[in-house]
Amino acid sequence: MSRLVVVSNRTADPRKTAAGGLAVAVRESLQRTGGLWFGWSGKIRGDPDGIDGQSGVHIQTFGNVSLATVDLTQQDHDTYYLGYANGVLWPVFHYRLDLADFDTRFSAGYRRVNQLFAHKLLPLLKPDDLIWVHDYHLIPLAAELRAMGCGNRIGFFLHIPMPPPMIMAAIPEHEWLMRSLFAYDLVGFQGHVDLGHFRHYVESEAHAMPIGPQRLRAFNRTLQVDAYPIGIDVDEFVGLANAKEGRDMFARMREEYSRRRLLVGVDRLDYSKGLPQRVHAFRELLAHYPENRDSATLIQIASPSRESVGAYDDLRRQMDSLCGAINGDYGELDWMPVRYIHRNVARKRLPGLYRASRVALVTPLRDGMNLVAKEFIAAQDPADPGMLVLSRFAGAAEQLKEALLVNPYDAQGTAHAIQRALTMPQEERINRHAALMKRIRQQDVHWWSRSFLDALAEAPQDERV
Ligand code: GDG
Repeated sequence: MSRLVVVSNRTADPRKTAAGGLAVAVRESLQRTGGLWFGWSGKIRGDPDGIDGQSGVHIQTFGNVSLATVDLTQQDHDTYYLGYANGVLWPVFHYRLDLADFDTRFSAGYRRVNQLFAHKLLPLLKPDDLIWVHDYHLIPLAAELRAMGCGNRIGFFLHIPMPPPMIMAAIPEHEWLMRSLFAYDLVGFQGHVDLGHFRHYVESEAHAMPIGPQRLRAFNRTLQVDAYPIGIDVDEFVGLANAKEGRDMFARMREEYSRRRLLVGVDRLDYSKGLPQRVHAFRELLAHYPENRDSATLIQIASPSRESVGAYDDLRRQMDSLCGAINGDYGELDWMPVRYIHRNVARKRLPGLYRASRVALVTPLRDGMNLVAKEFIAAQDPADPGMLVLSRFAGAAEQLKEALLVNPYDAQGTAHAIQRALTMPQEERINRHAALMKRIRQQDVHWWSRSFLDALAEAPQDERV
């Protein structure tokens, strides 16, 4: 069996409980075959290391898994990570052209760090290693490796949405980015909508020809593509909900809110997650369905994220003001409509919170998948489950059809769906939950990594020059 080499912007200690889908999947796949995880250390160093050779690569070994990391200079961090990855690719791929800053220094830094990663990774590779590259930070990595003669099988998975061609084309380097994807042997997307956008792009901009069910030819290369919706470790999450800490949290929340009905939102504080629109919709609920006053309580956890990017600071101020206004307008001495928590909450506490909630609001304006939607389903009591209100613009909406799907831009429509979720008869909730649970079990995180890696191992390879 080939050794697996995973490359992502950040790595994680494989011995620690992983938070989030990527870290869980990567750890599990790496431990199965043994392997190497390569990425940025998270540290900034003063002087640049030479690009060639192994200087500056830190290697730690944990059983059959090694971690190899490199530091970045301040300039590389500011241009590659803050500038291009999070100031160009993240907003544009989430359809927010208005927030993108197309500064040429950013694209140069992005290219430079991808070259640095390729130079530092290449000497660590063995000829039959299977390489799996993750996410938008590293789109050109395979092209850089190929330029240095790397003939290994290399796959890429995009965790965020693929935008439609007309939006993609606003990035000055769009052709270079999309051409770079053809240096991979397999490119995976979260859903069929994303896959469709990629096909449309290469057909309209690069005259791509389909040469098989999931095979495209363009830029003088052929590429295998498909949708692999990422899942969660359902058993682990059910286990957390039933463990002591999960049960204690559930009991505490139930007692604290015994006279109320709880709604929950858990997100990174990011403009793609639709948080201000969610607060507006909740306000509409209180305005149009007054029976919820003095009762419905929204607990919104918004964990701090990318705080040195300007747009995130604006969002923070907007949320502070919206939550303050709704509490000021509707709050009572013994009831506040919104409990807004701008801090990270321990992962062990989430399942109990989800389980104590009657409704989850997962209403991003655009999202690659959204794992919170799946975590909420997994944490429910099947005999008396809560209901998921889900944005039709989350990747998860392709799979989770039995949730109540909403347009998050439509505050009244979303308020109506929340009301429906709050008043849904138990039998209907049980039936919908059973169908959702079946779906997230069928396509869990283990299915996701196995199916991607099996397809990568079998993808036909182009002759390399
Ligand atoms: C990207 C794509 C795609 C959140 N707040 C806290 C906390 N979380 C955990 C959640 C969940 C994870 O973080 C968030 O996952 P999402 O999928 O919702 O979103 P992104 O971070 O934007 O992830 C996304 C994903 O990649 C995987 O491919 O689904 O579309 O954008 O696990 O529970 N965890 C803890 N405290 C918090 O305050 N412990």
